Amino acid sequence: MSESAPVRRHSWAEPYKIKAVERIRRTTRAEREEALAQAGWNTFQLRSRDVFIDLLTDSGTNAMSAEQWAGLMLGDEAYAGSENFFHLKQAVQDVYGYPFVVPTHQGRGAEHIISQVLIKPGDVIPGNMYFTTTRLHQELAGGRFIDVIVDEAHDPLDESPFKGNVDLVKLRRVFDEYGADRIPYVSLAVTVNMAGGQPVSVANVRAVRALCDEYGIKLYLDKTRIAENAWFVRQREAGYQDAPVRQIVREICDLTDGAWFSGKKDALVNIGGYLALRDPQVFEDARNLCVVYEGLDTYGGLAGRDMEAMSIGIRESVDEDHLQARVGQVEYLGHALRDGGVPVVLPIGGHAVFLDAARFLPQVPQEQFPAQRLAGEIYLEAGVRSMERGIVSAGRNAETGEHNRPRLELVRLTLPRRVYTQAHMDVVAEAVLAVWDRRAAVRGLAMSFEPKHLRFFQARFTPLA
Ligand code: P70
Repeated sequence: MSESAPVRRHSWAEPYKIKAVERIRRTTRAEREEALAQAGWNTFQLRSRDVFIDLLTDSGTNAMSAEQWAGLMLGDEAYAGSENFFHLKQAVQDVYGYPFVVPTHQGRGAEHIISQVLIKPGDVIPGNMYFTTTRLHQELAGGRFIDVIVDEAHDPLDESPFKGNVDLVKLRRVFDEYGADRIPYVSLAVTVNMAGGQPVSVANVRAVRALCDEYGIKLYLDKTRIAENAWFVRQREAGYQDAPVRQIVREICDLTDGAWFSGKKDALVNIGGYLALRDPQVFEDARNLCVVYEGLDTYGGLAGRDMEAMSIGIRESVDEDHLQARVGQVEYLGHALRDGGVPVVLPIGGHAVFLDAARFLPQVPQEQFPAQRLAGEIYLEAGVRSMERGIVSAGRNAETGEHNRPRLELVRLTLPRRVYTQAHMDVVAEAVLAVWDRRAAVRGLAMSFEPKHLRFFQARFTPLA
């Protein structure tokens, strides 16, 4: 043994090695200019072959494990009663504790069904910040979303540890104004995507539950990124330092009446989702609508193999070594940008680094779509694809037709799970820093085409200069 002090390692590494690789292509600046013009300056409209590092989303872009790939071969492709459905149901019961499961092709399929089952025209649904598809399905069912997230969530510089929390004063005010008759449920998300991937504390979920009980109102959970939320709870919430992530996940779920889930995030698959329910009547109604919109209620628009991969991924999602590497990689990129002076949403979120386009491009007014322009510039710089999360994403007010004007005007650099390396993160940071250096010369965009629903996916823009 050496006489010197023992080496204390504080670093960590990804708890996996790479078995298969996929070639990605570098492009020239001229090629990217052509591609972006073709795409109408909308990164959703780019071809993936023209992208070098794809940080558009963490949704369905994850690398599956060897176990998941092996699981695909166990696909029981029966129209009815597939064995894989029962594996999925078992995984949901084991990890989250909900007795009933309705599979859907992805998260929004579940949002559609739960909204149709629970919401009647004229209802209001309070929630901790809107999410695009969630709110749209609530509106299509005749409801109106009311934001009750804490004020800190709207401030990119506020470093509070739980910026996803519900403001209980705001929630009580909505309860008092509309009453249980017009509030079918509270729509609680963990983590909060549009706030920057910010977590909710267990104490807050418990307080929301208590308030719901006081008024006789249900609590439903968007648990799409619950494992990442639980990881933050373990890091930041008093009393949870030694609690296993799995226990925290379960504790949150136990406080709710049901949940919808996009398996394309936490659960490490390329497609899939479901509703998880406790109320037998809500389950009956949901599985009946499932056969109308998704497929028989033992496959819900998925192949048997997809359900198998998702059931394995659910169990992998709560592995703490995985979560440390996953959230750690997001932090690595976030800190590289912050240290370079780039305005980012703090604290760094669970699934993405969010650039504050309002401070990045203060010369571009919000109605000239600064975040949309910034996403385009980052693509031009190095072939890195990101996503606008600002005024374009916020859409128009369903009643007045005016632009919704979110206080956050952000670009999201979203990390697929288990896909990219630290070297990729360095390239991304360099690209953003290069745009930061030439930011003063960047102008805005004009919208040249606007679709009716979820306009950010298909809108087109032209540069103002
Ligand atoms: C993203 C994806 C999906 C999502 C989510 C939360 C908290 C439900 C869903 C829907 C995909 C996306 C969706 C809309 C706009 C841009 C991108 N989020 N709840 O990239 O699930 O996609 O499976 O239908 O984040 O954040 P699904």
